[in-house]
Amino acid sequence: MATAVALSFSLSLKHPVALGIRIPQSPALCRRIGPRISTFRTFAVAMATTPLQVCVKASVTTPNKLGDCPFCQRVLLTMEEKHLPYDMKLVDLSNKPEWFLQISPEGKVPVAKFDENWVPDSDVIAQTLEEKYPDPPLVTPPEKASVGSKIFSTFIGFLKSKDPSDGTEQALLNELSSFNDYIKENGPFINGEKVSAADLSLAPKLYHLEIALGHYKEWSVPDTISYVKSYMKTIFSMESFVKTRPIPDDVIAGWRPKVMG
Ligand SMILES: N[C@@H](CCC(=O)N[C@@H](CS)C(=O)NCC(=O)O)C(=O)O
Repeated sequence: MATAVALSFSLSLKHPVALGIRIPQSPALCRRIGPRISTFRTFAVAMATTPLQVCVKASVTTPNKLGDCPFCQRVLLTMEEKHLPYDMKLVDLSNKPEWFLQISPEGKVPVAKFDENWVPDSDVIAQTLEEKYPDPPLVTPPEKASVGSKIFSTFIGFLKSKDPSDGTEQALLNELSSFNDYIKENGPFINGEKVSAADLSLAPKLYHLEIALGHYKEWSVPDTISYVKSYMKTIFSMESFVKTRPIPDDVIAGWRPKVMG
């Protein structure tokens, strides 16, 4: 009979991480803990994890505050949802320090450290987090992974547009409407009942959309696109989102060059 032996180490942890470790049978161990133990057993070990290091954009409006990079928020959301401890290094992107350029030669955030290597790009970081810390799983099935993925580029097109009749607003409305239909059928999240990686990528972009279009164009998602509105409301109020979101002033400041340019 398979018996799971749970060893609970009570360390002084802020964020214990449960790891399932499989070990081969040891006759001595079997004799000590009992005859009912089978060939392999899972030891659920709550153990300390050193905080992950992640470089993110610093606020341009408020000292020592997280800035407005949606790719950084995506990575932080993934760490939060996986209950991983992390240390944020805030980087002033308008005056990139030398130590940052050493670890991120392209000068982009986010970058996260895994096994002594600094890894750039939120796609790669999110994938690495999933592989290294599979529990809880946040995988979005491949056939759903690109749902809503054109919303961000159409939002930027509309935000930058100076000609109200150039079709950029309609292009955004089309993308939002098709996402609305998808969520109505398959929601409340992209992969159904539970939040997954695709939501954690899309939600920070929708947050930027809401703030930037509200500010620069006095525009908001129409009430008729109601499933998207509730999707946004739900994700924006998640504890992980509230903890990792930038302040609206930073989002507004971040988009200003694109709007003015
Ligand atoms: N594809 C990258 C995009 C990262 C990116 O564009 N980050 C911006 C901030 S939101 C950046 O670091 N910009 C600095 C620069 O280009 O100088 C990802 O997903 O991580």
